[in-house]
Amino acid sequence: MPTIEVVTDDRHALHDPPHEVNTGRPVSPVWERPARVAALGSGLRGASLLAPTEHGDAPLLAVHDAAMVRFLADAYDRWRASGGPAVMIPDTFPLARWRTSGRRSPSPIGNAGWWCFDTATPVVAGSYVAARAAVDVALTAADRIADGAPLAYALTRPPGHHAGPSYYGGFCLFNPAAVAARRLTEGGRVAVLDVDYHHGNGTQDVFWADGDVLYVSLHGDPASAFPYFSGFADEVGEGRGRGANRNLPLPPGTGDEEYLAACESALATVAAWGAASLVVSVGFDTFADDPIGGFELTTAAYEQVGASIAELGLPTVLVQEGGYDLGSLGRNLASLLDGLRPE
Ligand code: OKP
Ligand code: ZN
Repeated sequence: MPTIEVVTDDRHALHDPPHEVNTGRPVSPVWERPARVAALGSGLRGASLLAPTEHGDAPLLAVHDAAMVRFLADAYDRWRASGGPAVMIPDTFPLARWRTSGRRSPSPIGNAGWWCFDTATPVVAGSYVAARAAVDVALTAADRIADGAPLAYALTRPPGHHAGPSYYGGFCLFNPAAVAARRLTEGGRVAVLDVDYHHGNGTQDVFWADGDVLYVSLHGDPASAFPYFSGFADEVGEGRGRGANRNLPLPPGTGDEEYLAACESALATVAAWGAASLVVSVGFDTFADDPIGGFELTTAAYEQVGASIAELGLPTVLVQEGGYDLGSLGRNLASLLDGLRPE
């Protein structure tokens, strides 16, 4: 039975915003909070934990615009120095027409909306360090795969799949799964399977015109689910990436049977891709009790998903994304891992 290598880092807890704004309402505590990591960790049943190694800027800059990384490095300090309140949440977002002018605001308060696309992604003093640590955690898990391990799990937060080449949002600052996937292309083609409830618009955009990385996602139909503007079935990629993007939007209320059928279809696409390795963006916000997801999955479904992934026989990096019902995260992760490591 393949052992799992788990990588995690306590610096995730430095990202601990007191509130966010969701559908125009202040939400406190935030959904994406430090306690998620301990809740997930309870599903690991004592697997030993590895600390990440530092990978520096290069792999991060292979995914994200250098100006966005520089922005996030000191945006909070600049926001505060300009009189911004304790939580950085932009309130003004540039229209496409303003964006093409390339004109950013000289005001650190006004400019925050240049890089961010929603009000649900609060930034506080420790957010940048936490988000950088999450990238190192995913890269260290990818290193284990590159060194021959069959399975590694990056127990990270904040999540990443909504963060794109030059934007952040959707609780995500940087995109650890995308950084790991791009790094793994050094060893051949890579497939990214995204089973978080939400469409990973950021990962899709990173690999949109990339012929080396397949992105396949199962998610709540953007006709009613965040991120609303991305995740439709007709989004197939462009240029060298044309045909290397597949979205499977599913209706509200989707249960195990419909979900697992769609998952088989997604995995057939992955199998046909001829990948040397697989990155899975793992979310448990598909669970019936999740407070923000719209599906009705049971704990047993994750074991089936794990077993189907295992059948691909690919070296696999799991990168944690969402899942907000603290009481079920541990057992749902344990179920997924049971499927991945049959006894
Ligand atoms: C992050 B991940 C609905 C607002 C939803 C953001 C959700 C981010 C989910 N009006 N806000 O994919 O789990
Ligand atoms: Zn999600």
